[in-house]
Amino acid sequence: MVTRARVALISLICVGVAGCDLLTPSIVFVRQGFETGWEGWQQGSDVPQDPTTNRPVVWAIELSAKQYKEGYGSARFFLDGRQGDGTIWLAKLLTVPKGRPLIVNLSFYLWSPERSDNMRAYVVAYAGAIMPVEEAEFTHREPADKTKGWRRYQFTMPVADAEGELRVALGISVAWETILEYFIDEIRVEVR
Ligand SMILES: [Ca+2]
Repeated sequence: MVTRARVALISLICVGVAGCDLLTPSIVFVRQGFETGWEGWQQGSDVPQDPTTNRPVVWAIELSAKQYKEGYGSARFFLDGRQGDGTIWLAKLLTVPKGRPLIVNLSFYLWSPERSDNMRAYVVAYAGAIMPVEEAEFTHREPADKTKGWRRYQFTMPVADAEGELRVALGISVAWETILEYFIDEIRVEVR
């Protein structure tokens, strides 16, 4: 009980302190480079209707060799954002200990076709006990066009208790009425 209490205490302290992750050993470590398939990553979307077709706007998440940060493949994210709204993502279920708070460190590389001061899209992230279904659940976000080419994004997300099943997700979200194409590679998830 002493050990468990200590881990819980360190986790609570770590919520607001960058860098103290090193005090707690990683309990889950996942890498995804999109060289051999999806490896359990599932696609999700929350997109508007296209008024010209009365169907959801066109989007796709697919394995691609067009761009890659490492290896020879990545995940291509395509989203018709011309309705000014929409979020698409990849999510993975991770088995984690029950009954204690978690710190989820998620990092990945995003390839953007341009550096832009206009807000075209956000990079978004999520960690929680249930699978995300709505754009509003992606409360962690950063502008997607900070750099032309590859740029690393990192999110630290505390989760109170995932009750043994943690869902981690990442993707892109429309911020401007335009067609979006990005690539994501070298995802790393560490849970402490
Ligand atoms: Ca790769």
